[in-house]
Amino acid sequence: MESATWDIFCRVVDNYGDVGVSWRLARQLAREHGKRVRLWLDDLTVLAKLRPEIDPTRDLQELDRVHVVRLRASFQPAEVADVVVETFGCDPPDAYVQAMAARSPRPRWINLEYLSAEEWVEGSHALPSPNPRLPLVKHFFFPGFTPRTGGLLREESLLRRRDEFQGDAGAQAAFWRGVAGDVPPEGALKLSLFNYAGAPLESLARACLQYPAPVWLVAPEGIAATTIDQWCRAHPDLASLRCIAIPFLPQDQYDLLLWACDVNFVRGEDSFVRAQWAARPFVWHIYPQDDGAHWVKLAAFLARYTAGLDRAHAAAVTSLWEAWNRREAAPSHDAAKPGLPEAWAGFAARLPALEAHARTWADRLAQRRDLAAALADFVDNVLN
Ligand code: TRH
Repeated sequence: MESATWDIFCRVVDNYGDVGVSWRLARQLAREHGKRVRLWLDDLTVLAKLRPEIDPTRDLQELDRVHVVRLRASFQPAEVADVVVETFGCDPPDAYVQAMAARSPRPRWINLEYLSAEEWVEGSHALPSPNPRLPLVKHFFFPGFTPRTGGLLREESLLRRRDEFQGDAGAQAAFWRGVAGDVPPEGALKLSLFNYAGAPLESLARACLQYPAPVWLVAPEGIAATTIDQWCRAHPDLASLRCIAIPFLPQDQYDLLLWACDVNFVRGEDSFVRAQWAARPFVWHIYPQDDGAHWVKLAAFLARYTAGLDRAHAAAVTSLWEAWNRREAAPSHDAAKPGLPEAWAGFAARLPALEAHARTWADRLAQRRDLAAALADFVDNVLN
């Protein structure tokens, strides 16, 4: 029997994550589940940043067994797939939805939602949503951290490759030489930086001057790289601290950076999940929402993540994450909410235990089925 065809639609809102997540899912369904996958993207330049093999001028190309198709505003009707996935509520073109309704058998229709650790996700996961106009039903599929959610994206070989790399000093040295032209000195603390505007980067750099060993601040091209590069140039006599701006890395190389560093500052959704698979302490710069709803999301994840820690270590993680998500200009008037320098000092002083916790957390998440496998099973065995 010919394997099922899947169409995955993704529209770029801003940043890289929507494409980062959609590409990972498409590749995993094709490579690990043998699905025939088309990934429809309205902006190929973002995917070309993550996968330089992609030619953003081409309307149709194949990579890793995924057919990448440009999603034009003037959508040309195409054969409807057995399974249709819209990511983050991006709505497939109307002409395509009409064709879905006319298709027999009707395709299975999935809306892949954003990741959240909030309680309500479990109650919304896998719920059906009948289309008000057409004889179609869409199902919501929520990533998550608990068994009653769709789980997290995790490629089959990911954790094996991580452990091999983290256990191989030679491979790590080769990686550093490749991206930074140098190898960190023995015992140096390596921090990777990937954040949104407004993160208190300069406070962090200043606070790292107090760390009792050399510190490398490593930032792929972007907001952090520009800021630390300027800051270090303005402070040329920094004996123990190096600011290293590196190129934006291909997506699979970015995993190596997370695996090679001791603390990872990440953001959004996909790098947030990759940092957890790296089994290293990390700090999440959550995508800020005008209504402050991101603080609720941050607290929901922190409650799950720090559950296995004692009060002092949980407070150290919470304080640093909150200070990192409070904009630089907002000094903390609340004694219970230390500023960035104090929060960093408290976190850095507890790194050995936080590293062990990061490993335990990753091992626990790895007990669960990965999102691509859960989605394929849901579509093939629940909706079928
Ligand atoms: O780029 P992001 O900020 O994207 C986010 C998410 O989509 C989020 O859901 C959405 O609400 C917000 O935008 C608007 O962060 P994220 O999710 O971590 O995606 C970054 C991607 O870039 C991820 O796939 C990793 C990849 N990456 C590289 O491939 N190379 C690099 O050097 C770096 C720094 C990142």
